[in-house]
Amino acid sequence: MKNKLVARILYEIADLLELDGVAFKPRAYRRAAQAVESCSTPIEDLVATGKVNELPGVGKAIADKIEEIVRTGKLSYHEELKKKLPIDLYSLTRVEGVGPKTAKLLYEALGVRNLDDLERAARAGRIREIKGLGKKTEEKILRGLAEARRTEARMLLGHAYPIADDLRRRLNATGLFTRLEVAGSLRRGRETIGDLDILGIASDPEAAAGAFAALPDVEEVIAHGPKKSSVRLSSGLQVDLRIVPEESFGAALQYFTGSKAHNIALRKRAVARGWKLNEYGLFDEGGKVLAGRTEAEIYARLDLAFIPPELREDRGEIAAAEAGNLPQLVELSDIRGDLHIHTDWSDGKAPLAVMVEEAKKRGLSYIAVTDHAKFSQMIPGLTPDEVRRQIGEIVRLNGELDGFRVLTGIEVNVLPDGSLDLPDEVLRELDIVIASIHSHFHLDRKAMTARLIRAVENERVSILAHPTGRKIGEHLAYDADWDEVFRRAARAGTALEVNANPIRLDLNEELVRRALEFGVRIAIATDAHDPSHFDFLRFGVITARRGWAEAKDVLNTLPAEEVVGWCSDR
Ligand code: DGT
Ligand code: CA
Ligand code: CA
Ligand code: ZN
Repeated sequence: MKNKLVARILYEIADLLELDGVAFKPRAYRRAAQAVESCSTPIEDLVATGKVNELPGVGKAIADKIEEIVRTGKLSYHEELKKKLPIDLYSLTRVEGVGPKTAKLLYEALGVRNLDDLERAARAGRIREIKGLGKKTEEKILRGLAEARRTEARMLLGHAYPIADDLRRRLNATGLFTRLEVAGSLRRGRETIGDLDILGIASDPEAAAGAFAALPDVEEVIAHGPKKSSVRLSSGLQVDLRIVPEESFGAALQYFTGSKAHNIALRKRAVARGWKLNEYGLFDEGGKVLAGRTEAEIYARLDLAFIPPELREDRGEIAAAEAGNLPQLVELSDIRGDLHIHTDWSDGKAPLAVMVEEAKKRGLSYIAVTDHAKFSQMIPGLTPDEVRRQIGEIVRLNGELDGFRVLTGIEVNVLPDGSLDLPDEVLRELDIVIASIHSHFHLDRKAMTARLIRAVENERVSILAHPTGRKIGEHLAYDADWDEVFRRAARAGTALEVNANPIRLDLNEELVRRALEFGVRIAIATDAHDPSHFDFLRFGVITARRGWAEAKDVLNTLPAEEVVGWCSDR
Protein backbone atom coordinates (compact mmCIF):
# COMPACT_ATOMS: atom_id res chain seq x y z
CA MET A 1 0.00 0.00 0.00
CA LYS A 2 1.65 3.22 -1.17
CA ASN A 3 -0.80 5.72 0.32
CA LYS A 4 1.70 6.99 2.86
CA LEU A 5 4.40 7.59 0.26
CA VAL A 6 2.00 9.41 -2.07
CA ALA A 7 0.56 11.52 0.76
CA ARG A 8 4.01 12.49 1.94
CA ILE A 9 5.07 13.75 -1.48
CA LEU A 10 1.82 15.68 -1.95
CA TYR A 11 2.20 17.31 1.46
CA GLU A 12 5.74 18.38 0.58
CA ILE A 13 4.57 19.87 -2.70
CA ALA A 14 1.92 21.85 -0.84
CA ASP A 15 4.54 23.28 1.53
CA LEU A 16 7.04 24.02 -1.23
CA LEU A 17 4.44 25.84 -3.33
CA GLU A 18 3.32 27.81 -0.33
CA LEU A 19 6.88 28.94 0.32
CA ASP A 20 7.02 30.10 -3.29
CA GLY A 21 3.98 32.25 -2.62
CA VAL A 22 1.75 30.27 -4.99
CA ALA A 23 -1.95 30.82 -4.27
CA PHE A 24 -4.70 28.15 -4.00
CA LYS A 25 -2.61 25.22 -5.28
CA PRO A 26 -1.11 24.38 -1.85
CA ARG A 27 -4.58 23.86 -0.47
CA ALA A 28 -5.52 21.57 -3.33
CA TYR A 29 -2.42 19.43 -2.79
CA ARG A 30 -3.00 19.27 0.93
CA ARG A 31 -6.59 18.20 0.44
CA ALA A 32 -5.52 15.49 -1.98
CA ALA A 33 -2.79 14.33 0.42
CA GLN A 34 -5.34 14.01 3.23
CA ALA A 35 -7.71 12.06 1.02
CA VAL A 36 -4.97 9.63 -0.01
CA GLU A 37 -3.72 9.27 3.54
CA SER A 38 -7.11 8.48 5.03
CA CYS A 39 -8.30 6.29 2.16
CA SER A 40 -8.52 2.67 3.25
CA THR A 41 -8.08 1.26 -0.27
CA PRO A 42 -4.50 0.89 -1.50
CA ILE A 43 -3.86 3.84 -3.83
CA GLU A 44 -2.25 1.51 -6.38
CA ASP A 45 -5.58 -0.33 -6.66
CA LEU A 46 -7.34 2.96 -7.38
CA VAL A 47 -4.72 3.76 -10.01
CA ALA A 48 -5.13 0.33 -11.57
CA THR A 49 -8.90 0.71 -11.82
CA GLY A 50 -8.74 4.34 -12.96
CA LYS A 51 -10.57 5.58 -9.89
CA VAL A 52 -8.01 7.96 -8.39
CA ASN A 53 -9.98 11.03 -9.46
CA GLU A 54 -12.93 9.82 -7.41
CA LEU A 55 -11.01 10.73 -4.27
CA PRO A 56 -12.22 14.03 -2.83
CA GLY A 57 -10.06 16.89 -4.09
CA VAL A 58 -8.22 14.89 -6.74
CA GLY A 59 -8.60 16.25 -10.27
CA LYS A 60 -6.89 15.20 -13.46
CA ALA A 61 -3.58 17.02 -12.80
CA ILE A 62 -3.05 15.54 -9.35
CA ALA A 63 -4.32 12.12 -10.47
CA ASP A 64 -1.58 12.03 -13.14
CA LYS A 65 1.01 12.85 -10.52
CA ILE A 66 -0.26 10.15 -8.18
CA GLU A 67 -0.01 7.68 -11.03
CA GLU A 68 3.62 8.63 -11.63
CA ILE A 69 4.46 8.13 -7.94
CA VAL A 70 2.77 4.74 -7.85
CA ARG A 71 4.57 3.70 -11.06
CA THR A 72 8.08 5.01 -10.29
CA GLY A 73 8.17 5.65 -6.53
CA LYS A 74 8.87 9.35 -7.13
CA LEU A 75 7.66 12.42 -8.97
CA SER A 76 9.73 14.60 -11.31
CA TYR A 77 7.66 17.72 -10.51
CA HIS A 78 8.39 17.19 -6.81
CA GLU A 79 12.12 16.65 -7.39
CA GLU A 80 12.25 19.83 -9.42
CA LEU A 81 10.60 21.85 -6.64
CA LYS A 82 12.91 20.31 -4.06
CA LYS A 83 16.04 21.56 -5.77
CA LYS A 84 15.45 24.96 -4.18
CA LEU A 85 15.06 23.51 -0.72
CA PRO A 86 16.75 20.11 -0.45
CA ILE A 87 15.59 19.24 3.05
CA ASP A 88 13.31 16.66 4.69
CA LEU A 89 10.49 19.17 4.86
CA TYR A 90 7.89 16.52 5.67
CA SER A 91 9.61 15.30 8.84
CA LEU A 92 10.70 18.77 9.93
CA THR A 93 7.21 20.24 9.66
CA ARG A 94 5.81 17.37 11.69
CA VAL A 95 7.59 18.97 14.66
CA GLU A 96 5.23 21.30 16.46
CA GLY A 97 6.62 24.81 16.22
CA VAL A 98 8.21 24.21 12.82
CA GLY A 99 6.21 25.27 9.79
CA PRO A 100 7.53 25.46 6.23
CA LYS A 101 8.79 29.03 6.76
CA THR A 102 10.69 28.16 9.91
CA ALA A 103 12.16 25.08 8.25
CA LYS A 104 13.42 27.22 5.39
CA LEU A 105 14.83 29.78 7.80
CA LEU A 106 16.61 27.05 9.77
CA TYR A 107 18.09 25.62 6.59
CA GLU A 108 19.35 28.97 5.39
CA ALA A 109 20.72 30.07 8.75
CA LEU A 110 22.02 26.80 10.19
CA GLY A 111 21.95 24.24 7.37
CA VAL A 112 19.26 22.16 9.10
CA ARG A 113 18.12 19.42 6.71
CA ASN A 114 16.55 16.77 8.93
CA LEU A 115 15.44 15.96 12.48
CA ASP A 116 18.96 15.12 13.66
CA ASP A 117 20.26 18.50 12.49
CA LEU A 118 17.31 20.19 14.14
CA GLU A 119 17.93 18.47 17.45
CA ARG A 120 21.61 19.34 17.39
CA ALA A 121 20.89 22.99 16.65
CA ALA A 122 18.25 23.22 19.38
CA ARG A 123 20.43 21.56 22.00
CA ALA A 124 23.36 23.80 21.16
CA GLY A 125 21.13 26.83 21.74
CA ARG A 126 21.61 28.08 18.20
CA ILE A 127 17.95 28.44 17.31
CA ARG A 128 17.35 31.17 19.90
CA GLU A 129 20.04 33.25 18.17
CA ILE A 130 18.09 33.43 14.92
CA LYS A 131 16.21 36.66 14.42
CA GLY A 132 12.49 36.05 14.76
CA LEU A 133 12.73 32.70 16.58
CA GLY A 134 14.04 33.10 20.13
CA LYS A 135 14.32 31.01 23.25
CA LYS A 136 10.64 30.12 23.57
CA THR A 137 10.55 28.73 20.06
CA GLU A 138 13.67 26.72 20.75
CA GLU A 139 12.09 25.16 23.83
CA LYS A 140 8.90 24.44 21.95
CA ILE A 141 10.87 22.76 19.17
CA LEU A 142 12.64 20.51 21.67
CA ARG A 143 9.30 19.41 23.12
CA GLY A 144 7.88 18.93 19.62
CA LEU A 145 10.91 16.88 18.62
CA ALA A 146 10.28 14.42 21.44
CA GLU A 147 6.73 13.81 20.19
CA ALA A 148 7.83 13.57 16.55
CA ARG A 149 10.47 10.99 17.50
CA ARG A 150 8.02 9.04 19.64
CA THR A 151 5.80 8.52 16.63
CA GLU A 152 8.15 8.82 13.65
CA ALA A 153 8.88 5.13 13.17
CA ARG A 154 5.35 4.10 14.11
CA MET A 155 2.24 4.02 11.99
CA LEU A 156 -1.22 5.14 13.08
CA LEU A 157 -3.54 2.27 13.95
CA GLY A 158 -6.00 3.55 11.36
CA HIS A 159 -3.36 3.37 8.64
CA ALA A 160 -1.98 -0.02 9.67
CA TYR A 161 -5.40 -1.64 9.96
CA PRO A 162 -6.34 -1.65 6.26
CA ILE A 163 -2.81 -2.77 5.40
CA ALA A 164 -3.16 -5.73 7.75
CA ASP A 165 -6.60 -6.59 6.31
CA ASP A 166 -5.22 -6.45 2.81
CA LEU A 167 -2.23 -8.65 3.70
CA ARG A 168 -4.44 -11.19 5.37
CA ARG A 169 -6.70 -11.29 2.33
CA ARG A 170 -3.78 -11.83 -0.02
CA LEU A 171 -2.20 -14.50 2.17
CA ASN A 172 -5.51 -16.33 2.46
CA ALA A 173 -5.88 -16.20 -1.30
CA THR A 174 -2.67 -18.22 -1.72
CA GLY A 175 -4.53 -21.21 -0.26
CA LEU A 176 -1.37 -22.14 1.64
CA PHE A 177 -2.59 -21.18 5.12
CA THR A 178 -5.22 -23.01 7.14
CA ARG A 179 -5.26 -20.24 9.74
CA LEU A 180 -4.03 -16.64 9.93
CA GLU A 181 -4.24 -14.15 12.78
CA VAL A 182 -2.76 -10.72 13.29
CA ALA A 183 -1.21 -10.46 16.77
CA GLY A 184 0.96 -7.77 18.42
CA SER A 185 0.01 -4.18 19.09
CA LEU A 186 -2.49 -4.12 16.22
CA ARG A 187 -4.57 -6.84 17.83
CA ARG A 188 -4.42 -4.99 21.12
CA GLY A 189 -5.48 -1.82 19.31
CA ARG A 190 -2.64 0.48 20.32
CA GLU A 191 -2.94 3.92 18.77
CA THR A 192 0.30 3.48 16.85
CA ILE A 193 1.92 0.32 15.51
CA GLY A 194 5.65 -0.44 15.42
CA ASP A 195 5.42 -3.51 13.23
CA LEU A 196 2.85 -6.12 12.25
CA ASP A 197 3.02 -9.60 13.76
CA ILE A 198 1.18 -12.28 11.84
CA LEU A 199 0.78 -15.91 12.89
CA GLY A 200 -0.14 -18.69 10.53
CA ILE A 201 -0.64 -22.41 10.31
CA ALA A 202 0.50 -24.03 7.07
CA SER A 203 0.98 -27.64 6.02
CA ASP A 204 3.85 -26.58 3.76
CA PRO A 205 5.67 -23.84 5.71
CA GLU A 206 8.39 -23.43 3.04
CA ALA A 207 5.87 -22.69 0.32
CA ALA A 208 3.79 -20.47 2.62
CA ALA A 209 6.82 -18.39 3.63
CA GLY A 210 7.83 -18.15 -0.02
CA ALA A 211 4.40 -16.82 -0.98
CA PHE A 212 4.64 -14.25 1.81
CA ALA A 213 8.03 -12.96 0.64
CA ALA A 214 6.73 -12.77 -2.92
CA LEU A 215 3.73 -10.54 -2.16
CA PRO A 216 3.62 -7.55 -4.54
CA ASP A 217 3.88 -4.97 -1.74
CA VAL A 218 7.10 -6.38 -0.36
CA GLU A 219 9.95 -3.99 -0.90
CA GLU A 220 12.65 -5.78 1.07
CA VAL A 221 12.97 -9.27 2.54
CA ILE A 222 14.74 -8.92 5.88
CA ALA A 223 14.65 -12.58 6.96
CA HIS A 224 13.27 -15.63 5.28
CA GLY A 225 12.60 -19.07 6.73
CA PRO A 226 9.89 -21.68 7.29
CA LYS A 227 9.36 -20.57 10.91
CA LYS A 228 9.92 -16.84 10.79
CA SER A 229 10.05 -14.35 7.96
CA SER A 230 10.30 -10.57 8.08
CA VAL A 231 9.68 -8.14 5.27
CA ARG A 232 9.38 -4.42 4.76
CA LEU A 233 6.42 -3.23 2.74
CA SER A 234 6.44 -0.24 0.40
CA SER A 235 4.47 1.67 3.04
CA GLY A 236 7.55 1.32 5.28
CA LEU A 237 5.77 -1.05 7.65
CA GLN A 238 7.71 -4.13 8.77
CA VAL A 239 5.81 -7.40 8.96
CA ASP A 240 6.90 -10.51 10.89
CA LEU A 241 5.25 -13.75 9.87
CA ARG A 242 5.58 -16.77 12.12
CA ILE A 243 4.36 -20.17 11.05
CA VAL A 244 3.56 -22.30 14.06
CA PRO A 245 2.22 -25.83 14.70
CA GLU A 246 -1.51 -26.17 15.31
CA GLU A 247 -1.07 -27.60 18.82
CA SER A 248 0.75 -24.47 20.01
CA PHE A 249 -1.14 -21.86 17.99
CA GLY A 250 -3.01 -20.51 21.03
CA ALA A 251 0.19 -20.18 23.03
CA ALA A 252 1.90 -18.37 20.16
CA LEU A 253 -1.10 -16.09 19.65
CA GLN A 254 -1.14 -15.26 23.35
CA TYR A 255 2.63 -14.66 23.46
CA PHE A 256 2.90 -12.56 20.30
CA THR A 257 -0.18 -10.53 21.10
CA GLY A 258 1.58 -9.26 24.20
CA SER A 259 1.94 -6.80 25.62
CA LYS A 260 5.30 -7.72 27.00
CA ALA A 261 4.24 -6.38 30.41
CA HIS A 262 1.08 -8.50 30.36
CA ASN A 263 3.07 -11.58 29.33
CA ILE A 264 5.54 -11.11 32.13
CA ALA A 265 2.74 -10.84 34.71
CA LEU A 266 1.03 -13.91 33.26
CA ARG A 267 4.22 -15.92 33.24
CA LYS A 268 4.81 -15.00 36.88
CA ARG A 269 1.43 -16.50 37.69
CA ALA A 270 2.39 -19.73 35.94
CA VAL A 271 5.75 -19.84 37.68
CA ALA A 272 4.07 -19.38 41.09
CA ARG A 273 2.34 -22.71 40.43
CA GLY A 274 5.59 -24.33 39.46
CA TRP A 275 4.63 -24.21 35.77
CA LYS A 276 6.19 -22.77 32.66
CA LEU A 277 4.56 -20.50 30.04
CA ASN A 278 6.06 -19.57 26.69
CA GLU A 279 5.12 -19.29 23.02
CA TYR A 280 4.91 -23.10 22.76
CA GLY A 281 2.47 -23.70 25.59
CA LEU A 282 1.72 -23.91 29.29
CA PHE A 283 3.66 -26.79 30.88
CA ASP A 284 3.61 -28.40 34.33
CA GLU A 285 6.62 -29.33 36.52
CA GLY A 286 7.24 -32.49 34.50
CA GLY A 287 7.01 -30.68 31.16
CA LYS A 288 3.57 -32.05 30.36
CA VAL A 289 1.45 -29.75 28.17
CA LEU A 290 -1.43 -28.20 30.12
CA ALA A 291 -2.66 -25.90 27.35
CA GLY A 292 -1.53 -24.43 24.04
CA ARG A 293 -4.03 -25.07 21.28
CA THR A 294 -6.19 -22.03 22.13
CA GLU A 295 -5.67 -18.84 24.07
CA ALA A 296 -8.85 -19.44 26.03
CA GLU A 297 -7.54 -22.68 27.52
CA ILE A 298 -4.36 -20.96 28.67
CA TYR A 299 -6.27 -18.30 30.59
CA ALA A 300 -8.72 -20.90 31.91
CA ARG A 301 -5.91 -23.17 33.12
CA LEU A 302 -4.48 -20.21 35.03
CA ASP A 303 -7.91 -19.68 36.67
CA LEU A 304 -8.54 -16.47 34.78
CA ALA A 305 -11.47 -15.28 32.72
CA PHE A 306 -10.55 -14.70 29.08
CA ILE A 307 -8.88 -11.30 28.83
CA PRO A 308 -9.72 -9.32 25.66
CA PRO A 309 -6.53 -8.27 23.80
CA GLU A 310 -7.27 -4.54 24.28
CA LEU A 311 -6.88 -4.95 28.04
CA ARG A 312 -3.58 -6.81 27.97
CA GLU A 313 -1.33 -4.01 29.18
CA ASP A 314 -0.75 -5.02 32.81
CA ARG A 315 -3.05 -2.29 34.08
CA GLY A 316 -5.02 -4.42 36.51
CA GLU A 317 -6.63 -6.80 34.01
CA ILE A 318 -5.17 -9.96 35.57
CA ALA A 319 -6.53 -9.14 39.03
CA ALA A 320 -9.90 -8.32 37.48
CA ALA A 321 -9.92 -11.57 35.49
CA GLU A 322 -9.11 -13.49 38.66
CA ALA A 323 -11.90 -11.78 40.61
CA GLY A 324 -14.33 -12.28 37.74
CA ASN A 325 -15.01 -8.59 37.30
CA LEU A 326 -13.54 -7.74 33.95
CA PRO A 327 -15.66 -5.10 32.21
CA GLN A 328 -18.14 -6.20 29.53
CA LEU A 329 -16.38 -4.12 26.89
CA VAL A 330 -18.41 -2.10 24.42
CA GLU A 331 -18.46 -3.61 20.91
CA LEU A 332 -18.71 -2.09 17.47
CA SER A 333 -22.12 -3.72 17.05
CA ASP A 334 -23.39 -1.91 20.18
CA ILE A 335 -23.01 1.44 18.44
CA ARG A 336 -26.35 2.54 17.01
CA GLY A 337 -25.54 5.95 15.63
CA ASP A 338 -22.87 8.52 14.94
CA LEU A 339 -23.22 11.82 16.79
CA HIS A 340 -20.61 13.88 14.96
CA ILE A 341 -20.59 14.18 11.19
CA HIS A 342 -20.10 16.96 8.64
CA THR A 343 -21.73 17.58 5.28
CA ASP A 344 -21.04 19.97 2.42
CA TRP A 345 -23.02 22.60 4.32
CA SER A 346 -19.67 23.21 6.07
CA ASP A 347 -16.33 21.53 5.34
CA GLY A 348 -17.65 18.00 4.72
CA LYS A 349 -17.12 16.58 1.24
CA ALA A 350 -20.52 14.99 0.65
CA PRO A 351 -24.15 16.08 0.67
CA LEU A 352 -26.31 15.07 3.60
CA ALA A 353 -28.22 12.46 1.59
CA VAL A 354 -24.97 10.66 0.71
CA MET A 355 -23.85 10.59 4.34
CA VAL A 356 -27.24 9.17 5.33
CA GLU A 357 -27.04 6.43 2.66
CA GLU A 358 -23.57 5.46 3.82
CA ALA A 359 -24.60 5.38 7.49
CA LYS A 360 -27.54 3.13 6.62
CA LYS A 361 -25.30 0.86 4.59
CA ARG A 362 -23.14 0.43 7.68
CA GLY A 363 -26.06 -0.59 9.84
CA LEU A 364 -26.39 2.60 11.85
CA SER A 365 -29.89 3.78 12.72
CA TYR A 366 -29.18 7.48 13.19
CA ILE A 367 -26.64 10.23 12.65
CA ALA A 368 -26.44 13.72 14.08
CA VAL A 369 -25.51 16.35 11.53
CA THR A 370 -23.04 18.59 13.32
CA ASP A 371 -21.65 20.98 10.76
CA HIS A 372 -19.42 23.77 11.99
CA ALA A 373 -20.92 27.02 13.14
CA LYS A 374 -19.66 30.04 11.24
CA PHE A 375 -16.41 30.91 12.90
CA SER A 376 -14.20 32.87 10.55
CA GLN A 377 -14.22 33.94 6.93
CA MET A 378 -11.62 31.25 6.20
CA ILE A 379 -13.51 28.16 7.28
CA PRO A 380 -16.93 27.30 5.93
CA GLY A 381 -19.62 27.19 8.59
CA LEU A 382 -23.29 27.84 9.21
CA THR A 383 -24.84 31.17 10.14
CA PRO A 384 -27.99 31.12 12.35
CA ASP A 385 -30.12 31.45 9.20
CA GLU A 386 -28.40 28.51 7.59
CA VAL A 387 -28.84 26.45 10.74
CA ARG A 388 -32.58 27.03 10.47
CA ARG A 389 -32.61 26.16 6.79
CA GLN A 390 -30.67 22.97 7.48
CA ILE A 391 -33.15 22.01 10.19
CA GLY A 392 -35.87 22.39 7.56
CA GLU A 393 -34.06 20.11 5.16
CA ILE A 394 -33.51 17.50 7.86
CA VAL A 395 -37.17 17.54 8.90
CA ARG A 396 -38.13 17.00 5.26
CA LEU A 397 -35.58 14.21 4.84
CA ASN A 398 -36.71 12.46 8.02
CA GLY A 399 -40.21 12.40 6.58
CA GLU A 400 -38.90 10.28 3.71
CA LEU A 401 -36.69 7.97 5.78
CA ASP A 402 -37.90 4.73 7.23
CA GLY A 403 -36.19 3.24 10.27
CA PHE A 404 -33.48 5.85 10.19
CA ARG A 405 -33.35 9.24 11.82
CA VAL A 406 -31.22 12.31 11.24
CA LEU A 407 -30.77 14.39 14.38
CA THR A 408 -30.33 18.12 13.97
CA GLY A 409 -27.13 19.40 15.47
CA ILE A 410 -24.19 21.76 15.29
CA GLU A 411 -20.53 21.84 16.25
CA VAL A 412 -20.09 25.17 17.99
CA ASN A 413 -16.75 26.71 18.79
CA VAL A 414 -15.70 27.24 22.37
CA LEU A 415 -14.28 30.75 22.44
CA PRO A 416 -11.28 31.58 24.65
CA ASP A 417 -13.51 32.62 27.55
CA GLY A 418 -15.56 29.41 27.33
CA SER A 419 -18.60 30.98 25.70
CA LEU A 420 -20.05 29.64 22.45
CA ASP A 421 -20.25 31.33 19.09
CA LEU A 422 -23.96 30.80 18.42
CA PRO A 423 -26.76 32.39 20.43
CA ASP A 424 -28.78 30.29 22.84
CA GLU A 425 -32.05 30.65 20.94
CA VAL A 426 -30.49 28.97 17.90
CA LEU A 427 -28.95 26.16 19.94
CA ARG A 428 -32.30 25.57 21.63
CA GLU A 429 -33.84 24.55 18.31
CA LEU A 430 -31.43 21.64 17.79
CA ASP A 431 -31.58 18.01 18.94
CA ILE A 432 -27.92 18.00 19.92
CA VAL A 433 -25.13 20.51 20.39
CA ILE A 434 -21.49 19.56 20.42
CA ALA A 435 -18.83 22.03 21.39
CA SER A 436 -15.15 22.02 20.61
CA ILE A 437 -12.05 24.15 20.54
CA HIS A 438 -10.72 25.25 17.16
CA SER A 439 -8.63 28.28 18.09
CA HIS A 440 -6.44 29.74 20.87
CA PHE A 441 -4.90 26.36 21.69
CA HIS A 442 -2.18 27.76 23.91
CA LEU A 443 -3.94 29.35 26.86
CA ASP A 444 -2.25 28.66 30.18
CA ARG A 445 -3.48 25.74 32.28
CA LYS A 446 -5.75 27.79 34.49
CA ALA A 447 -7.41 29.66 31.65
CA MET A 448 -7.81 26.52 29.54
CA THR A 449 -9.35 24.58 32.44
CA ALA A 450 -11.81 27.42 33.12
CA ARG A 451 -12.67 27.59 29.41
CA LEU A 452 -13.41 23.86 29.22
CA ILE A 453 -15.41 23.88 32.44
CA ARG A 454 -17.56 26.75 31.25
CA ALA A 455 -18.26 24.81 28.06
CA VAL A 456 -19.22 21.52 29.77
CA GLU A 457 -21.36 23.39 32.29
CA ASN A 458 -23.30 25.19 29.55
CA GLU A 459 -26.70 23.53 29.65
CA ARG A 460 -27.03 23.71 25.87
CA VAL A 461 -23.91 21.58 25.33
CA SER A 462 -24.45 17.80 25.15
CA ILE A 463 -20.99 16.67 24.08
CA LEU A 464 -17.53 18.17 24.28
CA ALA A 465 -15.82 17.00 21.09
CA HIS A 466 -12.13 16.07 20.72
CA PRO A 467 -11.69 17.34 24.27
CA THR A 468 -7.90 17.53 24.51
CA GLY A 469 -7.09 18.64 20.97
CA ARG A 470 -4.13 16.31 20.64
CA LYS A 471 -3.15 14.98 17.22
CA ILE A 472 -0.86 11.98 17.28
CA GLY A 473 2.61 12.94 16.12
CA GLU A 474 1.51 16.52 15.50
CA HIS A 475 0.63 18.19 18.75
CA LEU A 476 0.04 17.29 22.34
CA ALA A 477 -3.10 17.79 24.41
CA TYR A 478 -3.87 21.27 25.72
CA ASP A 479 -2.56 21.91 29.15
CA ALA A 480 -5.59 21.56 31.44
CA ASP A 481 -6.65 19.98 34.72
CA TRP A 482 -8.49 17.03 33.21
CA ASP A 483 -9.63 15.59 36.54
CA GLU A 484 -11.41 18.85 37.24
CA VAL A 485 -12.97 18.91 33.76
CA PHE A 486 -14.18 15.33 34.23
CA ARG A 487 -15.62 16.07 37.66
CA ARG A 488 -17.59 19.02 36.30
CA ALA A 489 -18.68 17.17 33.15
CA ALA A 490 -19.99 14.27 35.24
CA ARG A 491 -21.86 16.64 37.51
CA ALA A 492 -23.31 18.63 34.60
CA GLY A 493 -24.18 15.46 32.71
CA THR A 494 -22.20 16.43 29.64
CA ALA A 495 -20.70 13.63 27.56
CA LEU A 496 -17.10 13.66 26.41
CA GLU A 497 -16.27 12.49 22.93
CA VAL A 498 -13.94 9.71 21.95
CA ASN A 499 -13.18 11.11 18.53
CA ALA A 500 -12.52 8.11 16.31
CA ASN A 501 -10.35 9.79 13.69
CA PRO A 502 -7.08 7.77 13.79
CA ILE A 503 -4.94 10.87 14.19
CA ARG A 504 -7.07 12.13 17.07
CA LEU A 505 -8.36 9.23 19.20
CA ASP A 506 -9.37 11.91 21.66
CA LEU A 507 -10.07 11.24 24.52
CA ASN A 508 -7.24 8.73 24.46
CA GLU A 509 -7.41 5.40 26.28
CA GLU A 510 -5.95 6.63 29.57
CA LEU A 511 -8.29 9.59 29.74
CA VAL A 512 -11.30 7.44 28.85
CA ARG A 513 -10.56 5.26 31.84
CA ARG A 514 -10.03 8.25 34.07
CA ALA A 515 -13.23 9.94 32.84
CA LEU A 516 -15.23 6.77 33.53
CA GLU A 517 -13.90 6.74 37.08
CA PHE A 518 -15.49 10.16 37.48
CA GLY A 519 -18.77 8.83 36.09
CA VAL A 520 -18.58 10.69 32.78
CA ARG A 521 -20.60 9.43 29.79
CA ILE A 522 -18.62 9.09 26.58
CA ALA A 523 -19.77 9.38 22.97
CA ILE A 524 -17.83 7.52 20.29
CA ALA A 525 -18.02 9.54 17.08
CA THR A 526 -16.24 9.67 13.75
CA ASP A 527 -16.24 13.41 12.98
CA ALA A 528 -16.70 12.14 9.41
CA HIS A 529 -16.00 14.71 6.71
CA ASP A 530 -16.42 12.08 3.98
CA PRO A 531 -18.51 8.90 3.62
CA SER A 532 -15.39 6.71 3.90
CA HIS A 533 -14.72 8.15 7.36
CA PHE A 534 -17.42 5.96 8.86
CA ASP A 535 -14.57 3.40 8.78
CA PHE A 536 -13.13 5.28 11.77
CA LEU A 537 -15.89 4.15 14.11
CA ARG A 538 -14.04 0.92 14.85
CA PHE A 539 -10.95 2.84 16.07
CA GLY A 540 -13.05 4.85 18.47
CA VAL A 541 -14.56 1.66 19.83
CA ILE A 542 -11.11 0.11 20.24
CA THR A 543 -9.90 3.19 22.11
CA ALA A 544 -12.94 3.08 24.39
CA ARG A 545 -12.32 -0.63 25.01
CA ARG A 546 -8.73 0.12 25.93
CA GLY A 547 -10.18 2.59 28.41
CA TRP A 548 -12.31 -0.23 29.89
CA ALA A 549 -15.60 1.22 28.61
CA GLU A 550 -18.82 -0.80 28.64
CA ALA A 551 -21.83 -0.27 26.38
CA LYS A 552 -23.68 1.48 29.21
CA ASP A 553 -20.94 4.10 29.41
CA VAL A 554 -21.44 5.09 25.78
CA LEU A 555 -24.19 7.55 24.85
CA ASN A 556 -24.63 6.37 21.28
CA THR A 557 -25.37 2.78 22.21
CA LEU A 558 -28.83 4.20 23.03
CA PRO A 559 -31.59 4.44 20.42
CA ALA A 560 -32.09 7.85 18.79
CA GLU A 561 -35.12 8.88 20.89
CA GLU A 562 -33.25 8.20 24.12
CA VAL A 563 -30.25 10.19 22.94
CA VAL A 564 -32.50 13.14 22.12
CA GLY A 565 -34.27 12.75 25.45
CA TRP A 566 -30.94 12.65 27.24
CA CYS A 567 -29.81 15.82 25.49
CA SER A 568 -32.96 17.76 26.33
CA ASP A 569 -33.15 16.52 29.94
CA ARG A 570 -29.87 18.08 30.76
P1 DGT B 1 4.93 -2.67 18.48
O1 DGT B 1 5.29 -3.61 17.40
O2 DGT B 1 6.05 -1.86 18.96
O3 DGT B 1 3.77 -1.81 18.10
O4 DGT B 1 4.42 -3.50 19.75
P2 DGT B 1 4.18 -5.06 19.91
O5 DGT B 1 3.48 -5.24 21.19
O6 DGT B 1 3.55 -5.62 18.69
O7 DGT B 1 5.65 -5.63 20.11
P3 DGT B 1 6.58 -6.57 19.22
O8 DGT B 1 6.22 -6.56 17.80
O9 DGT B 1 7.98 -6.18 19.58
O10 DGT B 1 6.34 -8.00 19.84
C1 DGT B 1 5.10 -8.65 19.70
C2 DGT B 1 4.75 -9.30 21.01
O11 DGT B 1 5.68 -10.34 21.31
C3 DGT B 1 4.84 -8.39 22.21
O12 DGT B 1 3.67 -7.63 22.40
C4 DGT B 1 5.01 -9.38 23.32
C5 DGT B 1 5.85 -10.45 22.71
N1 DGT B 1 7.23 -10.25 23.09
C6 DGT B 1 8.20 -9.72 22.34
N2 DGT B 1 9.36 -9.69 23.02
C7 DGT B 1 9.10 -10.20 24.23
C8 DGT B 1 9.88 -10.46 25.41
O13 DGT B 1 11.07 -10.19 25.47
N3 DGT B 1 9.24 -11.01 26.48
C9 DGT B 1 7.92 -11.33 26.44
N4 DGT B 1 7.36 -11.85 27.51
N5 DGT B 1 7.17 -11.10 25.38
C10 DGT B 1 7.75 -10.55 24.28
CA1 CA C 1 4.42 -5.54 16.62
CA1 CA D 1 7.29 -7.74 15.85
ZN1 ZN E 1 -16.18 18.06 13.72
